[in-house]
Amino acid sequence: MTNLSTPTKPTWCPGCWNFQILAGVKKFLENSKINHDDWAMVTGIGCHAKIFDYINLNGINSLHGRVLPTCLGLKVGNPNLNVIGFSGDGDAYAEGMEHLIHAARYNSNYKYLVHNNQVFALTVGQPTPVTERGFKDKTTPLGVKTTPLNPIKLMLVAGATFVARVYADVNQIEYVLKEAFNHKGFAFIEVIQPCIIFHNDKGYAEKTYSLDKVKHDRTSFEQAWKRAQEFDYDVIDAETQIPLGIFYQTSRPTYEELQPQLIELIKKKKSWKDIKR
Ligand SMILES: Cc1ncc(C[n+]2csc(CCOP(=O)(O)OP(=O)(O)O)c2C)c(N)n1
Ligand code: SF4
Ligand SMILES: [Mg+2]
Repeated sequence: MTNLSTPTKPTWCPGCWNFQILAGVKKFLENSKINHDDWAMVTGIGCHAKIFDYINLNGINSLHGRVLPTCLGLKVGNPNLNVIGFSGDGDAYAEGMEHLIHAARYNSNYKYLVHNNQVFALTVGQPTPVTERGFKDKTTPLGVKTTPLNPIKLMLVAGATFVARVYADVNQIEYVLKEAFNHKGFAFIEVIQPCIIFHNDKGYAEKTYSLDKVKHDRTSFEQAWKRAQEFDYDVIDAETQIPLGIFYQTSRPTYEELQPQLIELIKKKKSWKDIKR
């Protein structure tokens, strides 16, 4: 196994919760039995995307909002690669929104982790589609008026076969990645990640509870839908409860399995470049 660390010094703000995500991903990769050469990572653009520089894996630091088609391209080129994509909430739910819906629909066998800090952090804290009403910044001095998007509900209706939300905590990240890589198909994982500079939602942590503790049945779409409605990403108050864990998991043929040529590559453990054309 290769050393996953890189010589690059992180430039995240001291105390940024992205450090927890980085530690969780590295812990998962270090404990995985798969050779690190068989992994590839893809990132968008933003604070989240700096993770690309801090993990010694092959991959593509792609364009803002284009993580998902890049992941799909890697899987089509080499279906045997273990691919993981990282986006910010702006990346996933604004610039990349159209890809997200089709990624859920296609069900290609890669995993997708969204660092949701409810702002465009790298460009100094503008609101995204998941920012709560009333949030003010220089671009929106009178406060956000529109209701936020609920990405968990969106993924459920778009047909995602694995839908999860965790907090930016090293053990939660490791746990959910293990579950996601045991799942065959697209895995949507949202991480609630406070941005200590522009959206310090540390208070959310006290509002969370684990779906495992309430005997949630992840195979039930009805139960998942009900739990997804409990937190709507708007202003939190004394009543707010934020469920964490795996909302929904189901089985459907993957994009790769629907393409006979790709099935052959998977069986022979080969990639497109090995095919004579
Ligand atoms: C197509 C395009 N639009 C806008 C930008 C400018 N831009 C760079 S990073 C960024 C914000 C990223 O926000 P998010 O995806 O939430 O990631 P975070 O920084 O919060 O981790 C923006 C708008 C860009 N690079 N490309
Ligand atoms: S601006 Fe926010 S998300 Fe970006 S590094 Fe600083 S704390 Fe982290
Ligand atoms: Mg963000």
